[in-house]
Parts: sequence; structure tokens; C-alpha cells
Amino acid sequence: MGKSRQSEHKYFLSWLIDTAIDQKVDAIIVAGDIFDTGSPPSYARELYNQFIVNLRSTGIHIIILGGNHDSVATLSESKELLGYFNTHVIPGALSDISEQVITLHDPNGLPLLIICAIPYLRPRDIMLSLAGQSGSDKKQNLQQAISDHYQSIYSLAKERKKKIYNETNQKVPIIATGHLTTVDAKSSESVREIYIGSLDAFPSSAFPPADYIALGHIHLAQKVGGKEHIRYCGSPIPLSFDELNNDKTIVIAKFDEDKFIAAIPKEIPRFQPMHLIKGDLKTIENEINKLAKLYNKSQPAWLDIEVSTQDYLNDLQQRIQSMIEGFPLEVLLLRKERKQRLQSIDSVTKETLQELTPKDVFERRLASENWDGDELQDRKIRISKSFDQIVNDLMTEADA
Ligand SMILES: [Mn+2]
Repeated sequence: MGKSRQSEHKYFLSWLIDTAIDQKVDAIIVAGDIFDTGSPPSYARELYNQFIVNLRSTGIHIIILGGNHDSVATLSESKELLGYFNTHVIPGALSDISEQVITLHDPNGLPLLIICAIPYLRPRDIMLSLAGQSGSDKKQNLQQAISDHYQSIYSLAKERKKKIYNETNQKVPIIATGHLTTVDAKSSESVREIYIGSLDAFPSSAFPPADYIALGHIHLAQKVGGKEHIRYCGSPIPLSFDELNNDKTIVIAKFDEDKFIAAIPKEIPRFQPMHLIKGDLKTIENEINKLAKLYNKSQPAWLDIEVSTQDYLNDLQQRIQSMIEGFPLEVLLLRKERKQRLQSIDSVTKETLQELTPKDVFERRLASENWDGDELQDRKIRISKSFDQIVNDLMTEADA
């Protein structure tokens, strides 16, 4: 929405290092989507490099996993170099999976923990595409391939754990990672479906019995399947206005030898004030007046305003603008309440392409055709399936 999140990231990264030192953590795991694009801007790469340099003096290990937004090539560029800085980078599934089993040691060389370092798994990295498979076969196969990948890496980790115990008498926990959508995970507006048309969500029962599973991709912090030891810590900053009601957290997982003790979410301070205001014009004006008192010009608050008025107001923009005139507030989004947006025709023209997925656009286009009768209905299903497949292939290619 025309705003940079650079300073928020910068504050967060410095807060993260302070917190990691304060909490005496041994390792930081970042479960994917290091960047939000395959070719991140220079300032983002610089923040990334600077963070790793700053962390080095603390002796804290860091494990970085590629996400669906990350380019395998971009993360691979500096992988070797960062290896000299207590840093393990796993950009994508590796051809030798034993390299995804990482043992971390304390400064005295004693083993601390084993990580099954599993990044976002691109379908073509872990499965063969078979011609003539139906959509549901593909879905089943992808789920099986992901599950197999987890199980084989976990088996290697278990062997390693046994070996460590035999050699040093140390019991170390096994921590797995992942970047995917799991069944029942509560999402927000800005999360992109990653396995389009092939797999909606991975069942948490298909994970191996690791002592902890650190997940990325979903922005809202949450436990998975009611289990304490399977969690999304969520994104460090809100990535859409609908994420404001939930705390942004990191999760600190504690172990006693190889026993999982607790996962403690730690709230991340908000470095940029943001607010969502809903209601009729009177309510909005009251809220604006209240908020204006909380902030100052050096750091204006960002607003998403959802108007619930029944009438179509063609001077809405000016009205709101005059309400915030002179206040330390900036309107990033001004829209009709979702309920009304869906009802009204004029909302369609106001939608931007950015808010829609390719599937949304295609469905709108299909909706404008006539599909009466069984034959045409069948045809519609075939076209939709082909479309899903094409998008899926393109996304996989674009990820390369
Ligand atoms: Mn993601």
C-alpha cells in the first residue's frame, strides 16, 4: 500500500537479538519466507546480512529455511559464506537429505539438539508428476511425498540421536521445521495458498513424532491440532489489517535434555501503530478523534477504514480526508464493509488485481459465460481443472 516496512523489520531484528540473549537461547529457527520476493531489494538483503553478522558475536546458532516466497537461488548465493557465521541455510529440499539433518553443539563441543531442517517443499522437488493422474490422485500423492520426506529425515535424525547417546551419553531433542499450511490452521487475508489445486492442507497427524515442530507460512501465531509442541509462531509484523487483533510473537521452546518442557510465546512490540476502524461516518469520526490524541507527527498511525454506510457516497474520500486533516494519521485503505462490498456491483470495479488470486480472476471470467446444461457444466469443470494445473505448474516454475 505504498508504505515501506523497512524500519519495522530493522527494529524487530534488533529486538530479536536482545531477546535471544536475554532468554539465553541456543538457536534461532526461521521457518521460511525470509524475504517476500525472489529478488529482494538491496536494503532487505543488507538487513539479512547485518542480522547474521550481529548475531555472530552472541554465539547463538541460526537455522534459515526457504519459504514459498523465497527464491532457492537467492538464498543459495550466500549460503556457503553464512556457514562461517554459525548459520545454516536450507533454501529448498536437498538431493542428499542427510544434509537436512543438522546437529548443533554448545561452545564446549557438546551436542545440543538435532534439527530436521525442512523448508517449503516444491512438488517437483519431492515427487514425479505422472501423466493421466486425476486431481485427487495428485493431491494424495503430494501429501504422501511430503509425509515421506518428513519420515525419512526423521529416521536419520533418530539414528544420529542414538549415535550421540552412545558416544557422549547426551540425550538431545529432535526439532523438525516446515513451511506449509496444516489442516485447521487459521489464516489471514494476506496468506497465499501454496499448493494451488494440488493440496490444500497437510494433516498434522502425518508429521513424525519430533520433540518440537516449528512451522512457518501462516501469519497468525497458533498451536496445530491442539498440540503444544507443533506451532506456527506467526509473522513478526502484521501483514494485513485483519492481523491486528492477534499478538505477534516469537515462540521459545524449552527442553530438559531431550524432553520438551514448554513452548512460550513472547509478544513482539508493535513498531508501527496500525488501526482498523469500522462503522458509519459518525463512529469513524469519533474513533479518528480518539486516535489522533495517541500519536504524534514523528510516527503517524496507519488506518484501514471500513465504511458501513448504506448509501453510496461519491465524496467519501474527501469526507474522510477532512476528518484526519492535521492529525498524525494516514489512511492506507478506505473501503466499504466487506458484507456490502460483496453485495454491491460497484465494488467490483473498485477491486484491484492485487487483492485477487489468479483463480479469483478466472472464476469471475467464467461467471460471465453461460454454463446451462450438463454438457456445459462438465466443460466448465474441465476448464477449471486445466486452469488449476496451469497455474500450479507456473507457480512451481516461478519458484525455481
Ligand atoms: Mn509462506
